[in-house]
Amino acid sequence: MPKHHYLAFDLGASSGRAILGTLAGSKLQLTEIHRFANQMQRVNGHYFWNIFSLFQELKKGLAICVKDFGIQPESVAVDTWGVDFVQLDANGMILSLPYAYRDSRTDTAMDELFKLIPREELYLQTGIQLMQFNSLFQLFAMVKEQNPLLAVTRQILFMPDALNYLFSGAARTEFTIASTSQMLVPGACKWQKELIAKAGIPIDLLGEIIRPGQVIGQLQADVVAETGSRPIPVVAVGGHDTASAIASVPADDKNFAYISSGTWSIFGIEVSQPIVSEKSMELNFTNEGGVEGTTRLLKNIMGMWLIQECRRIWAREYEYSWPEMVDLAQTAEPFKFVIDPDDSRFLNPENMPETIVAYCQENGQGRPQSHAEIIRCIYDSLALKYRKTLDEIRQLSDQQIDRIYMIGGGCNNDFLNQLTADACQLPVYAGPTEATATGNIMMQAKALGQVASLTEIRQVVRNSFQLKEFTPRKPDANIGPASGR
Ligand code: ADP
Ligand code: LRH
Repeated sequence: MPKHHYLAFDLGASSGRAILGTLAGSKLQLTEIHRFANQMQRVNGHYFWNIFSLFQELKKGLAICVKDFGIQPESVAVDTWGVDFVQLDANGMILSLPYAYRDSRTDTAMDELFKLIPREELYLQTGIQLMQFNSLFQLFAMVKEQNPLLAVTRQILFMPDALNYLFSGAARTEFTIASTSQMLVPGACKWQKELIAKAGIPIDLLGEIIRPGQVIGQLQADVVAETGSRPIPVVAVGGHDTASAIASVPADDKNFAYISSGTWSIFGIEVSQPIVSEKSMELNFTNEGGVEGTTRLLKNIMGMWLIQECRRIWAREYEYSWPEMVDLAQTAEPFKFVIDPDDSRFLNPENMPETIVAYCQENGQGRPQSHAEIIRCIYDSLALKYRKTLDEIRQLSDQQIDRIYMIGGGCNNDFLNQLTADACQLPVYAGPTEATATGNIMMQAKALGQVASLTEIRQVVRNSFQLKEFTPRKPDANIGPASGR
């Protein structure tokens, strides 16, 4: 049986990886080629991504694949986290490092923009969860501060588009990543031009939008020379990591919800049309573009960022592994401390554990005394938030939900998987861990003609990965108060 090889470049906020997908018939095998840490860089009090070192790591991934593994992939594709972008000048040069979305320069941008465009109008015209770091607010903040680079910017490229550009030399804007910017007509490959103009953002900075599944170009000659690869196609997949992740949900029907569990917990369902209403606005749900004409109705929940930041702070004394943190949580009393994970103070605090302790104290719960109590607090609070979000999804859609797929790095956490099953009173199926890379690879396979549809993609995923099932236990004191918070 012929084998087809595709290389996925998947960049999350906490790590990046080059994952090789080998497709033989309807079976996919993943091989991790290269993994590296990713972290925002603080410079002069502001946060940036070092796109050039990320590009370097991705090229290294390709070189390792070709030279060390001896495998020439048929194509490559990039996906990344959402909303951040680079600015290109008239010569096509990247003007500066892109700001990272947790940077504080957008702290007041939403309220400022609501003075020009009422909150309701802004939501109803875009159908996107209002979050201060959405690209629209980032660009508006640049307009407000009269950012000098804006005057010489000729094009905006979102992170995956920018990396695809560095690989291929072709500057294209892919639909799924554009859809999370808060600048598109819901469900359409169309910029919301009037709204963008009202925010003072020059519309000609935003390029024409292409659908996932198209070839953008071939690897540039310098990349070919540096990596030893042949000049293979660079493919536009679901450039937004969650779009790629959801493409690989191993479902064979529509009756499911998903939680893509990584730096963020992305909880939602797949719908055929955006749901943009007074209710979805009140509940602040997003309608992001998916692959193959789908829409992802979902909520961004603060997710493992809370744990990552505790680990980073505690690493000054001791660097926990993830399983150690999960083990520790289980030694603490359940539901003694609960936070709202999405409280804005948790977006980018200097010291996450101290911020969590202060929250608990302010809310009359006392002070968590140990690392175990803080970690337990995070997992309990996420599980409760998941239950609340499920209730909200049910208010927005009558689509039947009879199970939850937990995908991404966080799905390795059996403890939280069980808490989620208990809190939501639904079976949870965990896997695949590298869901985003899987979706990326399978869209490359579709672009190159090896699979024909999303249904087929999901068949391959079901055929290729062992899922772990978590059955909900009967409601009792273990799963916290009866109503969500
Ligand atoms: P992203 O791509 O958004 O940066 P990932 O999908 O790689 O994130 O998920 C990383 C997160 O998954 C970690 O922050 C950690 O909380 C969780 N995780 C990974 N492996 C494990 C494990 N073995 N046990 C518990 N949690 C884990
Ligand atoms: C998750 C994610 C999420 C949001 C956030 C900024 O990695 O893409 O969907 O867009 O990053």
